[in-house]
Amino acid sequence: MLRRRADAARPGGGHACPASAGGVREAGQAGASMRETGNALRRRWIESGRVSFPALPISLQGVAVLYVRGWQKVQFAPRPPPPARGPAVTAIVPRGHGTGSGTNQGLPRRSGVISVAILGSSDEREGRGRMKNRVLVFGLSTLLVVCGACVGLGTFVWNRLVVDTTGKVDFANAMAVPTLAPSRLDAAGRRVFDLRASEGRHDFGRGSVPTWGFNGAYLGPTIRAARGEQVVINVHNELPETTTVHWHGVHLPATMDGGPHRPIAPGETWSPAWEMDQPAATLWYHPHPHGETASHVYRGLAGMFIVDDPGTSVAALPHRYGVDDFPVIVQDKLLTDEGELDEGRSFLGDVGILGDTIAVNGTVGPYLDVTTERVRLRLLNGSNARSYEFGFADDRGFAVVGTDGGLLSEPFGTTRIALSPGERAEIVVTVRPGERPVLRSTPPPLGLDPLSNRFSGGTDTLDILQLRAVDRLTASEALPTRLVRVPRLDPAQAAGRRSFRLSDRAINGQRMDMTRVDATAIKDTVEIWRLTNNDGSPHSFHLHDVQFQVLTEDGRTPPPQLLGWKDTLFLRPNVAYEIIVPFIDYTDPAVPYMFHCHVLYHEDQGMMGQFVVVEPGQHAGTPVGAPGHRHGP
Ligand SMILES: [Cu+2]
Repeated sequence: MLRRRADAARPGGGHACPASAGGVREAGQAGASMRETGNALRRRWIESGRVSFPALPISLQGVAVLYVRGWQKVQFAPRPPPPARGPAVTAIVPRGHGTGSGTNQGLPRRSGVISVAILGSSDEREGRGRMKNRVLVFGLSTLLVVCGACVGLGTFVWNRLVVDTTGKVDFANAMAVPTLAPSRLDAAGRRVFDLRASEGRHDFGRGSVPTWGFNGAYLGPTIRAARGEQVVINVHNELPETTTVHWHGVHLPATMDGGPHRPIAPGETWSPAWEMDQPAATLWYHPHPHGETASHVYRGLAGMFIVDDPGTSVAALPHRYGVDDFPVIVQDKLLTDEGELDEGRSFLGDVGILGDTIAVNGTVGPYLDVTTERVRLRLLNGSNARSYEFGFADDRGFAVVGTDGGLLSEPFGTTRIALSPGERAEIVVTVRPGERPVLRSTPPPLGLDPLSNRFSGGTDTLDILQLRAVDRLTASEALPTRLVRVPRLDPAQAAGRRSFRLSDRAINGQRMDMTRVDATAIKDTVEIWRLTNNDGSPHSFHLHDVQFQVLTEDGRTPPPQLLGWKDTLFLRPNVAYEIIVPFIDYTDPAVPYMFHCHVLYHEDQGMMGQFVVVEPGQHAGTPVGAPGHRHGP
């Protein structure tokens, strides 16, 4: 790698030194006669005054130059002139042929050229030439060791970035099933729930550690309400920090949405109320405080929200909660050596927290006893950043019956279903007596370049949950061939089009500003939104308040899992997605809804915008951005 370059500007220079062909190693291997020639060449090289390392990366050139310059200082430090045994040679350090000055002696650093000076008699010069040779050999050896260490470390880190827990999870713990949140009817006939956010302690496998939860130490109860019901949810904050609670996927007034405009201070109770008015669906709830969502969700604040609707629930599907119908909230956790939640971002990663420990409903190493022929799993990716591609270790098929906003028009059979952060899918799995299939996530199809893919969990394989079928299974109804009617929205009816580019922690080049309204939609209209991921990082686009439909993915009809109602959509890089969005009701010019990336680190960094829904002829107001400001009840 080392290559020497003669200084064409000096007498005797102008061509490459012959020693360069074999480098220092060759000189060291020469015979006695060759050694004399080699010494002469080295002396000539030294007298040429320069050595360069153009083949090395610039950083290593810097190391090499520093190393040799250090040696120079030792060897050529000013000293008293030697006894007059031979012709004195004055030390000369060339100046002025580079860009630097002062202590750099005019050395052009990028070329790795150094200057040397010659002192002493001919014997001394030869002695110093040998010394220099040894030092160079030593220096090069050191560099090689350093380079080797760097390559080794890089390889180690590269390989460590792959998480593969295949066959390594013991599945020794019964999967927790979140309780159904108790409710009561108030005097007005409204269904009232109570949520209390507080600190607690939870065990992720290495002893109990501090966590947050709703009505418990970690996660929260499942809220279940029916279409047409008036609901009230009292959210009491017993945490030491201000938080919010957002109802992800719920269609409701902006003042009840629980975004960053509705903080709940410690000790405060917030009581949003609305009428449930949407199809049966698997939704969820989680905090949404300005710039703090990632940590609050990661500590444990999340829960499932199931909507029932006589018109769109299908009785033939497994539907007995905790019997043949289970929430499966999947989260990855990064644990410290002490087993505590590590809130640090992943090494060199761009997506925030990526963990290697999987918790399902908070249970690490979970198994689920299955007592019926068919079981319905309501999969929720409640992770901060990780995407999954769920399937079974034995590649068995299963039916996807629902996605974010409700059931599909018909089940579709598959062996894999990918979910990005915030997305849900309801699947129905058929088991045989006594078998133990394992739900596993294989590398998700993120569509990223190899480097980003590896740093974003795109090469990871994770064992999630073991199903344990009992020996005598209760018969289940046959899977229906038709589920619900999902009317397709007509793009010809669109009142307008918008385009949103997600890139560099911003949307359309702008980061979240709580006082800026980015889009104003008119009530009773539909719009077509074009969404693109322009920076090659994984982004999961979430829209508050409304459920949308995906019109096209890369110009084509989307796959079956994107043909139902959606509120969260993974955006592969440089692929255009067109969605059609209905703005039906709940106008409020002053209080915005959010749209944002559901990779929570990205969201907190500002990859978020705001929209309002207004009456025809109405204009957006200016939202108040101060976190202390209160909107609504
Ligand atoms: Cu993102």
